Amino acid sequence: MIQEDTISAVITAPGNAAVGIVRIGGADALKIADIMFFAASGKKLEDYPSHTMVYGFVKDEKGAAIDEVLAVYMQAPRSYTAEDVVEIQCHGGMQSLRHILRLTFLYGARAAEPGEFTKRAFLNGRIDLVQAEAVMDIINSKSAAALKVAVQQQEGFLSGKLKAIRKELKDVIVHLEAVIDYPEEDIEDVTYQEVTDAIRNAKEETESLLQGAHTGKILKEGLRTAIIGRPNVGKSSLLNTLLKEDRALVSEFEGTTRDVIEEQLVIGGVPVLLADTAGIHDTEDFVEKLGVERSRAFLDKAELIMAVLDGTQPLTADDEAILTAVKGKNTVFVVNKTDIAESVITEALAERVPRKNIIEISAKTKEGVDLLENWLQEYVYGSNRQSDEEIYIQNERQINLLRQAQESLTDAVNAAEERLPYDCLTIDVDRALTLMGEITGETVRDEIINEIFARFCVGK
Ligand SMILES: Nc1nc2c(ncn2[C@@H]2O[C@H](COP(=O)(O)OP(=O)(O)OP(=O)(O)O)[C@@H](O)[C@H]2O)c(=O)[nH]1
Ligand SMILES: [Mg+2]
Repeated sequence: MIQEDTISAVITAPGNAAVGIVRIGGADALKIADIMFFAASGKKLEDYPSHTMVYGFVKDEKGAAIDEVLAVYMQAPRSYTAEDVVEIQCHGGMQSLRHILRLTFLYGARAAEPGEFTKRAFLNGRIDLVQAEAVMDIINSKSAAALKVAVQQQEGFLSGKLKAIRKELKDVIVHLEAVIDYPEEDIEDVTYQEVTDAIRNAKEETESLLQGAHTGKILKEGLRTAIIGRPNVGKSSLLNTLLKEDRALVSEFEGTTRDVIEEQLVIGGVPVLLADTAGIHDTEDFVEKLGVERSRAFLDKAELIMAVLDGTQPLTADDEAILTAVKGKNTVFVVNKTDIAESVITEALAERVPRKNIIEISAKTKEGVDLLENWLQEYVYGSNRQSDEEIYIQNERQINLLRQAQESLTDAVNAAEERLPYDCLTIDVDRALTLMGEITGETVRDEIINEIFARFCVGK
């Protein structure tokens, strides 16, 4: 499905850099390059074997040299888009790049739209939609773990898994249709059992993929976490300790932090959006009151709460109010200041909340911070911590489609268990198949494809 137009764009980031790259893709890429590129050897680019780096100059329409460059021709289908591609590496200043780009337009290329190169790779069947979306995730990765997931997706881990599930479901449909077309009473029972097992199996595999989605989303977007507690328990000290930087003011006075301080950091490999908040308590001070309101708002919108308590003092009424406020939320209870004395509240606390969610630390000496890191890793990865085989879907579109597919499969399993007519089953299984096909792009509509690629940057 080779596209007609030849397109070009600067594919490196704007700004001054040692090297910048202009990519030309499409049927006329080589022809256009050979008008403007002059190899030092005197030969044409087309005289060299594909994928050879050639040294030379780009000259403008009057024959004036624009820049000293390296050019490489990548013959279809062994290129990013699976079409003919030429890339010209020049010096990374905007002037040189702009001139070279202008010449490509002059000789017949048009400006590539955002994501158009990757879209062509998809339309030409070199990659599927999951892999195309992974390209963007690789570029936007916020942590090493998120990058690893994106690269796995690019390599086709998820696509392979989905393909296997879809194959299973296609077999079910073929099986069902055969029975609908040629009903033979005596094979009914066997068929029902086989079909039900196959659908249930596909449903379970889908569920296990969805379990990884929670991890995937955190790795991609960061775990939204709020440090909450009454004044002076050491919330800001904890933020500073985790950040390894004196970011927030710390003092022995209550109400030091009045506004929310948000920081992005990686704790034990987990990207976290961490908010230090004002101590929650009853106060008459107007500004402090506003701060407390903000803290409560963050408490509501965070996925995870780090509830900090002062381990050297018995639980106070303010602590109690916080324990009530975090009920039903994912919370790790951080008992602080263990360097001063052994905690006097851990036992009492353990009667109210699971012991495994209580971590004793000293924000001052950093003792116990490793336990908090371990807790976070366990929270994010569950028991299958950072296993290489695990698939963590991190794309919202893919997760939504997979959820719907899983619902259809649940309907199908129920229909099979109730021994509803075969066509009822077929409808549900078919829907699940279509939804999964939308993830990889096999059954997706053009508008959706356009929408996905429009979110890419120019040059990708
Ligand atoms: N010994 C000891 N002192 C600590 C520890 N953590 C905090 N502190 C002290 O406790 C006091 C309060 O610490 P902050 O971090 O400002 O407490 P906060 O919870 O942010 O307080 P507000 O912002 O007022 O709500 C300061 O004097 C800190 O030095 C700790 O682990 N050990
Ligand atoms: Mg503070």
